[in-house]
Amino acid sequence: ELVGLEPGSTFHLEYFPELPSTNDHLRRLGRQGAPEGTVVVAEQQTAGRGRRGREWASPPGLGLWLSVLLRPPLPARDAPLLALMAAAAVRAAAEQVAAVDARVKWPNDVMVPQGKVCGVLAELDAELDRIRACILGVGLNVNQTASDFPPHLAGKAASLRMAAGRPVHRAELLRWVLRHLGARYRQVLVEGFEPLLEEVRAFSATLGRPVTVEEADRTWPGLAEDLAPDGALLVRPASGGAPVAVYAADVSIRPA
Ligand code: BT5
Repeated sequence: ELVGLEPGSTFHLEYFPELPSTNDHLRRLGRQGAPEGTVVVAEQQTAGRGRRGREWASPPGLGLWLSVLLRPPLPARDAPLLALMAAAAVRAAAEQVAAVDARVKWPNDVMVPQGKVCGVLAELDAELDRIRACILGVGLNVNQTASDFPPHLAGKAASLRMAAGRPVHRAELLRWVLRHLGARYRQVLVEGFEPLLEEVRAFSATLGRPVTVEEADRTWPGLAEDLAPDGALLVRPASGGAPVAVYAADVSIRPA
């Protein structure tokens, strides 16, 4: 069901019934010289990963678990912007295929009202700050019902089906995720990241909201005000003072 991009597509798909992690597999292919546009899709992952070694639930039949290899002529510090690019592409595909109003939650999630529907894991092979390969891993919950999620994700994880009120065709969704990703990637290479940042601002779950910022060494409340040109989240601390640029952190949205 999952294979079959249209002819002329710039993506080359490799489909696997099962992998530990599509990111790990594609990173190996990348080291062996696989070209930009190589996509690895797995029907299920046995060791799907989030950031910082966290687990990503990847059961068979219900989601899209995929990784895309890019070789952008960009510095390694642009990696967070590439993760936002993938989240923006997923948001657009969700709207297009399932008429779901999804939002991008900084730094790497896509949300629907019921919870987190997608997470992006951007990993780099870089040399002297030049990206040699960027592996964009996308985990997108498609046809789960609430009871399909493990208990610890209850109330946190959601699927497009839960948001749309009907099942969603995974192959069609995959096509649109890749189309929207390709379009944004071409735009980034020609025009830079500003149009993408405008899109993410327009469809953000985070901006204008009270948030809790969890950094490695401290946790603090503030107001998410804007995205910086480098992809940082600008948060005005509740304790006062100028907005702070937040880079590597978890951000939770607090009820207003
Ligand atoms: C992410 O990490 O959100 C990035 C997830 C990337 C998964 C894709 S699947 C294809 C590719 N291959 C991989 O091995 N990974 C990528 P993070 O922001 O750290 O969020 C992880 C947290 O999300 C977990 O600790 C859980 O709380 C929650 N979670 C786990 N599985 C989930 C799911 N299926 N849906 C929603 N939330 C989930």
